[in-house]
Amino acid sequence: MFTRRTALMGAALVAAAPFAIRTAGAEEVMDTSAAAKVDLSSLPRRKVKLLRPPFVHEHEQVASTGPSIIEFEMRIVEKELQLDEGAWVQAMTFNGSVPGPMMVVHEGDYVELTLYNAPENMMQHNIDFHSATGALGGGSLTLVNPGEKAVLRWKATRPGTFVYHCAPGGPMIPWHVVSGMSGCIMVLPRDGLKDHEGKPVSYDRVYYIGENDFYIPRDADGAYKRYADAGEGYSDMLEVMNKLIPTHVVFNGRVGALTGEGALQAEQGETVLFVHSQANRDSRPHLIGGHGDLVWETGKFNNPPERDLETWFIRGGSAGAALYTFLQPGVYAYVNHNLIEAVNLGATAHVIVGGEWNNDLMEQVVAPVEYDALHEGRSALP
Ligand SMILES: [Cu+2]
Repeated sequence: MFTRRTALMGAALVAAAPFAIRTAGAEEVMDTSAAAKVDLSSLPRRKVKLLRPPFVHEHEQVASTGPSIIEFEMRIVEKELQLDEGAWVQAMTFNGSVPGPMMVVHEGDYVELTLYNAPENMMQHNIDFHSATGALGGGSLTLVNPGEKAVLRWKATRPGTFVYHCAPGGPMIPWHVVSGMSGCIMVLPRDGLKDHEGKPVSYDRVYYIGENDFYIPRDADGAYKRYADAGEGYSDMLEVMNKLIPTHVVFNGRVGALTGEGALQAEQGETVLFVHSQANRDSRPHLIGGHGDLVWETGKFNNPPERDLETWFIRGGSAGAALYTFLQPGVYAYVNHNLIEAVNLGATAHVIVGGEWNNDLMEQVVAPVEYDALHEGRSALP
């Protein structure tokens, strides 16, 4: 019987679909079938449906039960996405969104992910969880061809926010990542988050901001090129990628995804946790007009948070978390404070905060008005 798998592995198709067929190297596929079995049958199981970022599925901040097996499902979807006016990418996605959905579990829980590679896809994919231990973060045990699924279970032993991404081997790794294949998981301490003094803190809302850099090729006239599928655009994109100058740096998959209709919402007095991931490149989140009250810049909750930050640093390949209580109403811009990336390349979000203006914190004492240049303002200069 000529199965889909043998078809995909068949030499005849190699030329037609080189990306689906590439045989992973020995280090990329592991056989762990002989390992001793573990018996987790006594653990409770819970199924969680993932949400589209910036939203995060409902979860407890302080775990009310002991360790559990948390079941997630993700479907890999290859599809064209519009990054901006006149700019498209043949994206590779976890669950159809860039970034992929954020998962939340508690330390000591087991993450059990069923990963589906949809049959209409062209390529092999997998998932490397930075929060997991061994087998390339699970990448070696989840390499799935189109039409295949794999189930991976791993124990969340380290609390923090962590990136996950596709890593199917060799040059496919950066290409899949800059085509959108990354997301984030938050492993909360069982007793919740703690401030710098070890006192419990909680959040009223959590938003997941996934930042992605894209490298879209241009034609001779400078217009962005559009391709029939990812494979067709690969060599052109590789040329742009290797120069390390992104054409787009965006939050949640496109310019303007988190502004206008997509703006984040909060109320004065609410505490918001912003989780920010970047799987490939450094970033420097900054909330204009606000701060990071408590910031786990590296995202790892066993380290005390930093306080009162103006800007924090997200190393490429990591996710960080910042907690802020909004004190004033208004529109806050949440940006990558490389302002070229924020304004010209797309990395800007808005947070719309409702409430009453506090003149003690800030007051417009005189609204802009013309002044008498002959008599006023002379004392300003030394
Ligand atoms: Cu992939």
